[in-house]
Amino acid sequence: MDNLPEEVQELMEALDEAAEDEDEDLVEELAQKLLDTGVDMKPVALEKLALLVMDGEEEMSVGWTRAALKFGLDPFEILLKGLAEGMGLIGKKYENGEAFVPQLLIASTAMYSGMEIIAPFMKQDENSCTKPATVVIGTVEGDVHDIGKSLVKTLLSANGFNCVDLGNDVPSTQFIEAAKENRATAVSMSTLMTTTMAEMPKVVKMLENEGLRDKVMVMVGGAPITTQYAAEIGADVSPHDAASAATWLKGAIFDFPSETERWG
Ligand code: B12
Repeated sequence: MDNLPEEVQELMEALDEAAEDEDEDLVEELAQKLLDTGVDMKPVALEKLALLVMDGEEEMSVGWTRAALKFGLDPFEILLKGLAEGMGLIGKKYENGEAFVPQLLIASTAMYSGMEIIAPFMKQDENSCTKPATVVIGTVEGDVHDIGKSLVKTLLSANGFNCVDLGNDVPSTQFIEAAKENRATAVSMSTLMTTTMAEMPKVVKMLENEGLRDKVMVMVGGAPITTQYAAEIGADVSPHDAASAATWLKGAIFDFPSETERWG
């Protein structure tokens, strides 16, 4: 970003200030001026957003998310290559001992604030799933990390799935109850901690014990979850990210019996 023309750098600084002041009109005006410079602002905005989330700059993340939309960036790109990248950056700092839990929390707030701005612009994918299907989704008991889960939910919703979001720290019994109540097609579980991974096989076992395992597909994911682990615990799959989770489910649903065949 340092090698951008001086005029662009000045406008970007002005946009930072307008965003901090939560002056939406000025943000819009400055974003337009940046567009008028002829510089391709799309990669700049993505890099900027990642850094702002990393630094937990909530108001600026909101302002730059608005600007990124003005620059013509796709909302999903803003989410996955901008905001979520910032969580990866702060994660690395945490792992290197350069950031601590409070910084992680403010980065998460900045990420979610940006997400709120793009939510209304998230259009359903043209190749959406046409079969009606409900996915029960949550982060397992003992684990409060919910950003990855929210990304999976966003991508599944954009691909035509109805998501029942149970939130984080979800007891295994709640996954089962929600699957029954909603005649679910799939259960999607996340965890980011090795200490809570063992909650996932509990849910799979409960589904088996209640005779529900054939009625729902089970997706598991989160940083410590591997394909091998998914197979070992009897889950159907562990796509490596939110976008592949949606792609996988759209494909798998074609060979899956209909809701009435499964639930009567
Ligand atoms: C942000 C964060 C927090 C925030 C969470 C805020 C929130 N609202 O989620 C807060 C501050 C609350 C937090 C707390 C803690 N954290 Co924390 N946290 C992180 C951090 C930095 C980033 C996580 C994140 O949001 N990543 C971004 C998202 C987008 O990635 P993701 O969740 O992995 O999701 C992607 C994929 O995994 C996948 N995916 C996710 N779910 C699913 C589901 C399915 C079905 C599929 C297909 C795919 C999928 O899709 C996403 C990409 O598209 C990670 C480090 C890291 N590098 O991941 C540590 C980390 C997860 N935390 C860790 C720890 C230890 C803790 C604490 C115990 C710290 C403490 N001492 O209090 C507590 C735990 C509290 C609890 N009981 O849960 C450890 C876990 C270590 C381990 N292996 O067990 C990590 C790895 C840091 C570290 N290296 O030590 N944390």
